[in-house]
Amino acid sequence: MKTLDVITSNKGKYREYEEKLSSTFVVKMNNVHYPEIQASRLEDVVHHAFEYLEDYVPLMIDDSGLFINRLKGFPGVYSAYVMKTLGCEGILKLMEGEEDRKARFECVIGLFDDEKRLFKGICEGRISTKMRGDMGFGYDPIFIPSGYDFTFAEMETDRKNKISHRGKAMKALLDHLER
Ligand code: ITT
Repeated sequence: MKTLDVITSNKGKYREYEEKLSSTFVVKMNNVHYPEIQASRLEDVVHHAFEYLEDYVPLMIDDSGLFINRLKGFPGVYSAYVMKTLGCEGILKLMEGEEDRKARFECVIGLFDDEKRLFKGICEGRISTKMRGDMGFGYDPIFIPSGYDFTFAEMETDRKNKISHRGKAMKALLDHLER
């Protein structure tokens, strides 16, 4: 079975990769640091990161973000910094009293093998009014995917993977590799 490194420092992300891909690959977590440029698109962050990772090929990297309509897409590409500073509580505070709670998660997976390719997944949903659930990671306790009444943090990993931004991007990656 082929081994693919997932370059990430985020164990929550890695769990999701393992759940979905481990029947096709040996998925290994590698938390080697790479510079993340402050670009306005996730795709640009991933393309830039490739330049620093040649020694670890074949690999995948993942850049993701939460985009909130009422906040004009914030925290978006700043999601990691905002998680460390404001956290879920800070986002709920910014959204206090807001009726338009629409939001989406985006995930861009960069595959660096004999070629470099990007796969994108989007999951629409809304911001809850309070934190709920203790599964998942990051913004999961405040994100309710469209068509559901519970947050990502109230879902098991396999269930989240079936509908999430990352699950969709991984599906596109698998479809590509099986072609
Ligand atoms: P790496 O860059 O090392 O992979 P990171 O945690 O910095 O890890 P990102 O920049 O892609 O990853 O993520 C931006 C933030 O969004 C970060 O705080 C994540 O925890 C959060 N996040 C990403 N995907 C998420 C998901 O599926 N559910 C909840 N939060 C998520």
